[in-house]
Amino acid sequence: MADRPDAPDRDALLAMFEIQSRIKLCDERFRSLLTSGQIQLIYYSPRGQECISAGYSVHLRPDDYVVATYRGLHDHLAKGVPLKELWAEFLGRATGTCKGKGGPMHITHPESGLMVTTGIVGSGIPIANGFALASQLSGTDQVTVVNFGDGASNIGAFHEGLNMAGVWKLPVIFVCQNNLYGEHTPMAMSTPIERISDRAASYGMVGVTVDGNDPVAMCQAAEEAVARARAGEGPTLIEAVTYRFWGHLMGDAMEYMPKEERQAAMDADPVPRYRQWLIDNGHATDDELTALESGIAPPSPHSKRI
Ligand SMILES: Cc1ncc(C[n+]2csc(CCOP(=O)(O)OP(=O)(O)O)c2C)c(N)n1
Ligand SMILES: [Mg+2]
Repeated sequence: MADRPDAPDRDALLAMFEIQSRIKLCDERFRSLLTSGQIQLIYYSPRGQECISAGYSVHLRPDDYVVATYRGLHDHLAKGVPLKELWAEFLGRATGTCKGKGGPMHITHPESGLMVTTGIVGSGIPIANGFALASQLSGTDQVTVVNFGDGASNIGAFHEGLNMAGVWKLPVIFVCQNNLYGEHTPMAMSTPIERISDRAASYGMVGVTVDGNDPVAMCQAAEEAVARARAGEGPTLIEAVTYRFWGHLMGDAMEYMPKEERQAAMDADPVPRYRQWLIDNGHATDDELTALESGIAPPSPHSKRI
């Protein structure tokens, strides 16, 4: 793939790679421990969607806010929730981010700006408006990013939340991670329009659709949205089109996902594809990327320190 003259600087390119690699490795470790029966928890893999969180997070400061969903491991890691505490919370340990009382669907770590993770579809949107309103009233230039799925864009809270954010010009970025399915339902069976970003027009905000498997495109869309929010010019809806490799949750038989469709998505795995692009275009050497990858080591669930 050709180089992109408009790509962000090398630091940002490598930061995105590092984040994507951490998510991929952590997800792989979780899935292997689950399938071998060493741990038991409900797990919604974000594998395939990691470019989205890598792309927006490089524009965020530690004091910016992020709201995530149950399919949130990528968003948690990208916002900098410490790996050990995150891992411990997933496993229900007292050393977890919420002392093990919240579990994987309720990761909260205000110290790193990961404010809320919810299992109720769409419910993060009005909560994000609350964070954004607090920043607006306090006169800070903090921004709030709220992540949700394509299915959530059919929930009342999405429409009420975007309307209010549009009226009050809240510094919030609505990131719809459109992975083409809501639970077992393909998007076309639940949503009568093709582009979820078109919904932004009803609420007086900018709406864009980006390739959510392209970290550079995601990074650029997020840069504009973050600048708009920080300047007090209101919210943005970013629809990032992507694919979830492992169905709705671990154990899903995935019969409703055409085999060829899933295979094609996995063949175009955005993480190794981006790795190759960085090398081909001289942004990093294979050795440099290998060194970055080997610096990422998810802890063992059997470690006494967790
Ligand atoms: C209000 C509400 N309705 C239904 C559910 C059951 N449910 C859990 S996940 C899900 C699908 C949501 O799909 P989407 O928003 O596209 O997110 P994805 O899982 O694809 O990331 C549904 C219907 C729920 N948790 N909350
Ligand atoms: Mg979905």
